[in-house]
Amino acid sequence: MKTAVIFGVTGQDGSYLSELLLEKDYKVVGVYRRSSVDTTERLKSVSDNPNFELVCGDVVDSGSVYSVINSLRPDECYNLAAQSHVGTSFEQPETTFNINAIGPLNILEAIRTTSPETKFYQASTSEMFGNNFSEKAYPVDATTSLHNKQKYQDEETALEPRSPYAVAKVAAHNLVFTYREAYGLHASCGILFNHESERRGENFVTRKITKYVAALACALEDTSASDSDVKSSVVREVIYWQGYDGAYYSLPHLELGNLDSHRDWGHAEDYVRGMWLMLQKDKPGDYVLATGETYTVRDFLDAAFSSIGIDDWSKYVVINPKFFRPAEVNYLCGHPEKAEKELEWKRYVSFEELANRMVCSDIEKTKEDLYDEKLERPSL
Ligand code: GDR
Repeated sequence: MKTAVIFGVTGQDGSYLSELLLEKDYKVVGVYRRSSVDTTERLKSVSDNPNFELVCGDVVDSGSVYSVINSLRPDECYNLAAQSHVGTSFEQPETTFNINAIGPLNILEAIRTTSPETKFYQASTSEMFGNNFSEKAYPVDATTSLHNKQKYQDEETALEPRSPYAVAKVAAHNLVFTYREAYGLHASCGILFNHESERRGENFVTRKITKYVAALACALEDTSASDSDVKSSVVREVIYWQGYDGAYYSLPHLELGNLDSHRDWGHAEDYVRGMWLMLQKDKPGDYVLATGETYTVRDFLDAAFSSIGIDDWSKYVVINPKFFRPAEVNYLCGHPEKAEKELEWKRYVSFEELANRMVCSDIEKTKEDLYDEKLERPSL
């Protein structure tokens, strides 16, 4: 039985990767940071599996990293631990750098000194490209849906990070390359473009939108109202409507920042399969995982609202400058040809399906919360 260690196991990707590896008969050891609140919510589906174990540790604590690697000498080690919010990295640059750059360095050193046969995966990111892109004509029969002359990023595109988050990720990316070259470690980087899911953290834009859309759908259903009954009051900072019982109900607006940035959004479940495939190759390398399609935040709003039958979301959304970043990455569209050819990786979930699945899941969760009476009925 192979052993895999996952740093950052409690996150979205950590939970999907644990499920995948357990299905493949691995022993999975997840490393998590002890906290006063329960952070293992996403691990419900695996926590009772006898081949799954949680151990305490922290990537910024080199002693704990060394101890985990040295005692387990795992076949594979995945580093998914990160301060993963780009906006937050402007407010906490030092913490971000420590977790996202020093963290992987600690793991690489522990592997080099105690377990050099361990195969290592590092979560690199499309944020490393900043506003840079490549442009060349792809043949029309290219495996992805990329159009001719479309701007894209791939493994050859130069890195131009634009946030403390991305700078730290570039440092880690270069460290992996250095340890691969200098010490012959089997260390690979997945350059993953945005990947979302029903388990996405609530402060990322997709989940923030789907959670709002779900709350709206439930509130309208609960009061037998529809989109056409809803009015927007900028003064009271709410949307409101009259319910079947004559009473008025309200919800806050959905506050967002930049709606014009383009992202390449896929489903996390597809992407963790790519991580595993990278470590099954004889040789390590860097691989872009992406859909080859790019959409704006507006497009995601269209998809999420239309899944509850609303075509025009303008009265529900207000722009709040606090959600703009000091420097923005405007356009991301990955070209995953290398992963498709060398790893035979494929993504299955489309953009529309992604938005729809997230909204449906949030509607279910909202209903559970209403049933538990955790949410107050909205009223004006
Ligand atoms: P991103 O994801 O920064 O691309 O990084 P995020 O969902 O935070 O932002 C995507 C785009 O939406 C714009 N935006 C908002 N973003 C947030 N979070 N909240 C808002 O209210 C809002 N309004 C507009 C952002 O400005 C941005 O342009 C994600 C993370 O998972 C990283 O860890 C990962 O490396 C990359 O994806 C690939």
